[in-house]
Amino acid sequence: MNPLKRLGRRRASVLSVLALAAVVTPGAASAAPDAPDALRASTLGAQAAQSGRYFGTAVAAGRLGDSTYSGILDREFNMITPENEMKWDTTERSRGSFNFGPADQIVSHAAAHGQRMRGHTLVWHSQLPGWVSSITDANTLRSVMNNHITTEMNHFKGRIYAWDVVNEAFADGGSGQHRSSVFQNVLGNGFIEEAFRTARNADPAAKLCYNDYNIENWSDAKTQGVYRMVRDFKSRGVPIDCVGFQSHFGTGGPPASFQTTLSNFAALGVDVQITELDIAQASPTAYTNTVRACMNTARCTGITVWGIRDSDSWRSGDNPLLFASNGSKKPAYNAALTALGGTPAAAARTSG
Ligand code: 9MR
Repeated sequence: MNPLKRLGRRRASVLSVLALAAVVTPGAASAAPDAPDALRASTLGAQAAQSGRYFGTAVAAGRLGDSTYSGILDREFNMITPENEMKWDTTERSRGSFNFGPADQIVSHAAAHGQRMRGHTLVWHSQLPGWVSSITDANTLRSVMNNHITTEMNHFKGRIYAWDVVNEAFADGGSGQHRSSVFQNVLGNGFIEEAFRTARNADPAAKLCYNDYNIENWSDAKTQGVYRMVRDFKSRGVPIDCVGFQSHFGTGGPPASFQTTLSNFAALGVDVQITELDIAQASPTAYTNTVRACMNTARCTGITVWGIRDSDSWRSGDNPLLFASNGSKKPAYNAALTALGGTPAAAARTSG
């Protein structure tokens, strides 16, 4: 069920109870539900929407036929990121020959269930076909990259809320510089800017994000490198609208500075999003801290977890997600819902 519709009915019924109480039993307002209760929804997506945010998940097209999986997806989530289906090795396995079938399946599902989409990802050194990584001529690679961006964005035009235009372009460790990749090595530092300019031309209505991991701790060289790039882009008018913090965390959850990092990036004039959240062992406290960091940042527009059940996760051995492999809600689910402003108690009252 669409969580927004569900919420709409609940709000309507709360309001009508309040109205009835006012007309029929004046002075008996204390018997009516508390007003703030009307703002408490019973699902992640509906509760995030109360503050203008979304709550999303990565989806694998091959799992949509699993009714436990799609049941949770459509009840809880109002944003979808294809886990692999929009990556280069699926969409353009050989030069100029595009395959959008698996991604189209996910986009159709989202459209049918009132969910929005994040597009992931256009330019990435990984899951890149060999024919791209073996290009050595700059003019060839530039035209191949721009054609890939333009063709993929055109195909999905109007159906993608935000694109991860460039993914994971910065190096791990202390350099704060771009990582080595065919794009970096053949096109030089300017490839990221070129990708964003091409993306803006292809679909001016989509938000354009830079997405990376290990950029959550403010003092890390990698975080600082990405921050300097975004500051430079904003100062020179290079089109960038958002930064995605993947947030693949260990057992301790986010670093203490995570909220500082989010708000410092937001202060540059971009939206920030948590784009691939999972936390080893899914401690409720670690999920609470992560969700709170977003809720406390006005321009943190939403949170996406990287999969639905533990068994769906790329790191399933860590049990890092909000739903157990049998589909039941884990303690981390209640923690996340509560941190969004909902209550598990409200969930019990509305879903029986
Ligand atoms: O979850 C994805 C997994 O199914 C793929 O095998 C893997 C291949 O690299 O990519 C995983 O998703 C990655 C995402 O696209 C980018 N950030 C890191 C994610 C986890 O590896």
